[in-house]
Amino acid sequence: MKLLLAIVQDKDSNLLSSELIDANIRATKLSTTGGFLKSGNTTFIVGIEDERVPEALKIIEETCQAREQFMTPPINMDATMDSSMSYPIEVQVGGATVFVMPIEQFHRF
Ligand code: 2BA
Repeated sequence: MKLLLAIVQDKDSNLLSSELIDANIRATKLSTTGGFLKSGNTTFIVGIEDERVPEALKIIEETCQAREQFMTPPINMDATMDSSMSYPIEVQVGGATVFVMPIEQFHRF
């Protein structure tokens, strides 16, 4: 058995939930925050049998899109309190960041 941790954009989370339910793949959704953009994203926790991991990864890959997002870096102030202008930079986010981990034991009581 494996544990998938899939970090996806909020915009893709409802569709991904539906696709996982349709495929009879159980998941838990967590509201999370990206460390870089400091904006919300969604993390899916999926416990799944080894042989179904490729199926789950395919659903995640096909459902989650990469998008361009702009972020404004914080204004830099030096010791003289002079500030330098900061301009928005464009970053590509997603489709999905997925970790696949072994599970030692799985219980449903
Ligand atoms: P954020 O940390 O908010 O990052 C959003 C996007 O900003 C990233 O997209 C990446 O394109 C860019 N980015 C992140 N850190 C950067 C840096 N130091 N310099 C320049 N650009 C940077 P993704 O790579 O698709 O990541 C989407 C979200 O997945 C991340 O949101 C974070 O919540 C999570 N994530 C990505 N890699 C991770 C990792 N190794 N460990 C834990 N979470 C991760």
